[in-house]
Amino acid sequence: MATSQHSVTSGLERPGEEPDRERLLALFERMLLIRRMEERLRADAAAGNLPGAVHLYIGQEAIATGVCAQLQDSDWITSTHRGHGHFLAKGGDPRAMMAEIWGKRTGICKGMGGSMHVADFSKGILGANGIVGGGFAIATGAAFAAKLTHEQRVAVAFFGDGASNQGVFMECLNVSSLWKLPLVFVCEHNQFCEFTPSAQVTSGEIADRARAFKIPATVIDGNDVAAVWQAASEAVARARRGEGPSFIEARTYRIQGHLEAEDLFLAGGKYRDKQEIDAWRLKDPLDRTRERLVGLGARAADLEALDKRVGERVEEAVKFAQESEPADPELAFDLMFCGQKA
Ligand SMILES: Cc1ncc(C[n+]2csc(CCOP(=O)(O)OP(=O)(O)O)c2C)c(N)n1
Repeated sequence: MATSQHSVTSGLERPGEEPDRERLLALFERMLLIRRMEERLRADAAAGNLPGAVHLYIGQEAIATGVCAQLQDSDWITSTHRGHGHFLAKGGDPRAMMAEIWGKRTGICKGMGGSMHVADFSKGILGANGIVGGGFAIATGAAFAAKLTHEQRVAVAFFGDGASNQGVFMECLNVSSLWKLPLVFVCEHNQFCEFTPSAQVTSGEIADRARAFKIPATVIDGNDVAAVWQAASEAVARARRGEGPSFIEARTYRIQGHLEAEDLFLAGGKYRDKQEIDAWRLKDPLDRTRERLVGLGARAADLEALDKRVGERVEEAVKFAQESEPADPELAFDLMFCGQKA
């Protein structure tokens, strides 16, 4: 079984400042949006309403939210097959994302990509990616472009602990450190690689792989949005100062299955205990942020009202998706090449 123990060590030189109440409230709202979107997708996947597979981000919301809150629209991110949270955290439009996942022509990629390919270049979202580890080199290339053009732009590569075993990870650690690229590696260590506990396929500490390339690395509690926001603050600032890449390993837990309907794949087998999932539910990043906000003087009723407003936004996105026209098969061979417009 996967271990839920983790050590928290420092590596970046200065932790960023703590988020104040106003900032924490904004982080909470973004996490709520991701959670409520994912819950609605879970229900629609179960009802058979979605044309493709979905990999949900429930339990990991603090990571995308805390990191992207340190970025501008002109900064870039690359994402994974579990990419809805990254898209929303970086400012992607919930309606266009929902329509994309429903396979509608109003989707952010005209319904041609689906869940694993949500992208919006205008927001610096270079794309979710069905290829595990597929984002490393894209983010490294973006950071290289920023360096060549002397622009103060930063690229962030989000990836899982499973992806850290891909060879391209080492190539990108090497070249980004050598060339001092404005890049932040964010490893979301959620304890699993599909149906295998990561301890069975990953040796040593992932953060040590970055340290071997002289990249400052830190291991943080990925369910603590303030900790993520602080670590990202320093990593992004370091990149903007031209001092090169940083590495953040955010420890978390994948609450949902690897993908919705994973039971069909497992055919009765199982790879983790319910008690383990329940133990991690007690560390829910949203509950923790809500408690913290109340401790800072926020009224529970106001937070509930916020949740309700977010829920309405989600329902509005679903309605938009449902009422949109299906994707146009005639476009299948369009949009394949850079600059080609439908
Ligand atoms: C190159 C490649 N190999 C294998 C797969 C099959 N696959 C899809 S998701 C996944 C697990 C990825 O684990 P991790 O990177 O930890 O991300 P998580 O699912 O935990 O978010 C695998 C092996 C793939 N999509 N691409």
